[in-house]
Order: sequence, then C-alpha cells, then structure tokens
Amino acid sequence: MLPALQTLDRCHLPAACTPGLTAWPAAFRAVVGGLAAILLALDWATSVAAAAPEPPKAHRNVVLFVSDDHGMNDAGCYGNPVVKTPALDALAAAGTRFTHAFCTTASCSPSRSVILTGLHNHANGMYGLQHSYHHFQSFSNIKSLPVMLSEAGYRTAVAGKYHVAPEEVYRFDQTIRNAPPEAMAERCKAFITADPQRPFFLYYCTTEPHRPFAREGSDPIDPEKVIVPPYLPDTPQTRSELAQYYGSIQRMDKRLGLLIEVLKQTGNWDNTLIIFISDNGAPFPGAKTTLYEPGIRLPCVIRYPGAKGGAVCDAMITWADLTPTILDFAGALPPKPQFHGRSFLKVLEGGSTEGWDEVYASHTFHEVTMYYPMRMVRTRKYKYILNLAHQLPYPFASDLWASTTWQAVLNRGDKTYGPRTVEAYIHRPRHELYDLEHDPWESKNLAGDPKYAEVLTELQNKLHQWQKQTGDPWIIKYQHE
Ligand SMILES: [Ca+2]
Repeated sequence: MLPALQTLDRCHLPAACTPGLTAWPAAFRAVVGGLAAILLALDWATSVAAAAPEPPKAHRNVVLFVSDDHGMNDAGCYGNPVVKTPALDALAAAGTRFTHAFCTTASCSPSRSVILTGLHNHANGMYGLQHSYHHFQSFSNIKSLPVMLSEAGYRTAVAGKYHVAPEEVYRFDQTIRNAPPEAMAERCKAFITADPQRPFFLYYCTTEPHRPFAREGSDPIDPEKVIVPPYLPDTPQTRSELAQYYGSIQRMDKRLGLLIEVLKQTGNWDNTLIIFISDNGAPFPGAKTTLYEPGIRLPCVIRYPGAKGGAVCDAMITWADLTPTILDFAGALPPKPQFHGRSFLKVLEGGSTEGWDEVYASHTFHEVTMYYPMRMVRTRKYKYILNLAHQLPYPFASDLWASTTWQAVLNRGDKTYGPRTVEAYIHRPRHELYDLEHDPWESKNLAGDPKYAEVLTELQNKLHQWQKQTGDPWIIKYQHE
C-alpha cells in the first residue's frame, strides 16, 4: 500500500548525498526531482513493506551521537563538497537525512538538557551553561532519558562530553571519558560487548568541532576552497577559521566512522537505532546562541534498523522530540507522556509527515553574563522571534567575540555582517518576523509592515499559547509590559 501523498512529497528517496543537485538549473531540478520523488517514493513504500523484521525488544539498542557546534550545511551529505564526512555520508546513505531538524536553543548545556528530557529548558531549569561559575542545572525532580531507559532494562553510558547537571538527574550507569578517536572506539566497544543479554543506550558526545578547533588526524583544508555561507563575511579571517572548523568536523567524523565499525564488528549494526545530531549551530557570530537559521537548523541523520536507506525527510522536528522517539523505539514510552516533544518514530518507519510543520524554540542564557531571553515559532514559511530583553545589546559568547572572524569586523569598522548591519545584529527590536521562502537568511524584518500584521498576530498567538502549555516562567512579561 502506498503512503499518503504528503509522504511522497516529504519523505522520499532521491539519490541522497548529491551535493551537486542544488547547483542545477531550477527547471531541470524540478523535473528530475519530481520523477525521483515519484519513483523513489514507490521505492520508499516497498522498502518499508520489505523492511527486515523488527529486532526483538531485548536487542533494540540506541546510539545517540552528538556533534558539538556543527552547522547543518557543513557535511558532505548536506551538500558541502569541501569538508569530508564519509562516515556521516554513509550513515545517510543507510538511513534518513532530515532537512528540517532544529535544536530549541543554540547553546550547549541547555540544548543537551532538552535532548535528554524532552522538555524545553525554560521548564527543566537548565537556563544556561553548566560548567564553572555559569552553574546552571536542571531541577532535581526532572526524570531524564537515561534514567527512564535504565528502568526499562537498558544499560546506559555517556561517552565524551557531558555538560549537564545534576548527575542524579542525568544519571548514566557508566561514564566513558574523552580520548582520541581510536581509544574512544575501544572504550565504547568494551561497554557494548559487556552484557549482550541486555540492550544498551550509548550517548556519545564529541568535543569537535567546538572551538578551539581540535583537528588532529584530519586532512588539511585550503581556506581558498571553503564555502563561506551568506551569514558570514567573506574575509581571509573567516576563511581561515572555516578551514580549521572543517578540519575539526573531519576529526568528529572519524569518531563516528570508528563507532559504526564497532557496531558492525560486534553484530549490532542491524539492531541499533543510530541518531546523529549537533547540539547547536556553527561557532560563529550569526549562528551559535542565536535563533536564526544557522543557529538552530542542524544536521540530523538517523538509521532506523530494518528500513532501507538513502531517504530524505523534511518533517519539522526538534530536539524536544528525541527523548519520546527513543523511548518509543525502546517500547518504554509512558502511557501518558508529559514531554513537550512527541515521538516521530512513525515518520522514521515511513509514515506520513503530515502535522510536522511547526517548531518552537526557547533561549534564555548561554554564559551567565549573557541574559537574552528569546522565544520563537517557525512554520514552513515564516519565523517569528520575540526578544524579551530587546532593550539590552545582544551579548556575545566569549569564544565568538574572540574569534578572528569577529575581531576583524571590529578592527575594520565594518558596518555590515553577513546579511544584516552590525547595528541590527547587536540592537534587536522586540519583534522579528521573516519570510523564509523569500528571505532565507533573515535580513528583512517584516514585523512593522502592515501587510504582515495578520501573520504576525497569528504567530504571536501561537507562541503565547505554547508558552502557557510549556510552563514558561517568562510568560509573566505579558503582564508586566
Ligand atoms: Ca555546543
């Protein structure tokens, strides 16, 4: 039986990882894309029908692999021909590549708290970074994903970066300390093979490509060849930093490749759900810590065991959906889930993407000095951002401020930064509204345009409703202002 029409349109099997496709003329692309969608969607339908039998519950393992500060377009399978990501590309060829996957806050600890609870960070308490004097942590009564999986009989381990607190909330059976890629793969292998009778949950978080750009073992990158995205100025400083960032992504990719090799060697390739994501966007002003597209729209590649690979899916999902989805896969979803996200397992199984057309985001702090609460709703066409402390200048993360990309902007006295003025980047209005179809880099704020008054009101109402539903403490601002 064929899937619904929406599925044909939204979750199909074009030749995944075809970076050159976007460069083709639009008309040709449309024809080829249309044919591919029809033919390959049929393939998708048969692939789901012909999928291997589901592995028994006892062997439904989960690997959640989190890259650090990795932007969506910076991987081969997302169309970047310069940075080499063979492991991620192979995973996409064997699984589903999402084109509209979003974190809900572009900051490390808060984003990870959402990943591991299914709750927005304004509700789980992790308003900002965990380490050092930033000292943010989740409420002690929050129940996290590893704890729920443990109760369902899973063995759990965190490998590499942790960056959440407290430990009794984000409790794993085992901690695998960070190490070079080969040593990490060995340590993960020891965990995976320790008890074959019980399923495992491995949460592997790299420190790449976070600054400083650790890139040992990666091929050198020529700064002349990097792809400078439109949100960044095309300068020698930007190119030099992008080249280092690419090198660090390649080191991350090596980790992924070695881990997948371990899964295959140990006979776990066909019974493990593998999810690859990034916690937030690239470590450049204009991306990380913002709710602009480069900050929140992220790589997401998932291999659902048994399903045929090479699928591309444009369902709009967020990291709040990950915990319910993983629990659903594990057969451990509570009867009345209280998460802010919801399971998209049926989408992974080839079901319809209808109803996956809207996402929300909530950002409050990054570093403790960086109070800048923002709330956002994004549909397929529009994005509305509410800047709750718009009177303040937009704060910079220390590492982004110190970047040579940004320092060169200051030293030259540039008036523009990517698609917007430096002034507009630092001093933001209370309301921002963008038409993403016509203005994908969010350069023209339509919030004050009477033609968009109705759109603005509709999105504001949606956002207010969502703040109520998710227990956002900042809702008090509606009474005070
Ligand atoms: Ca991060």
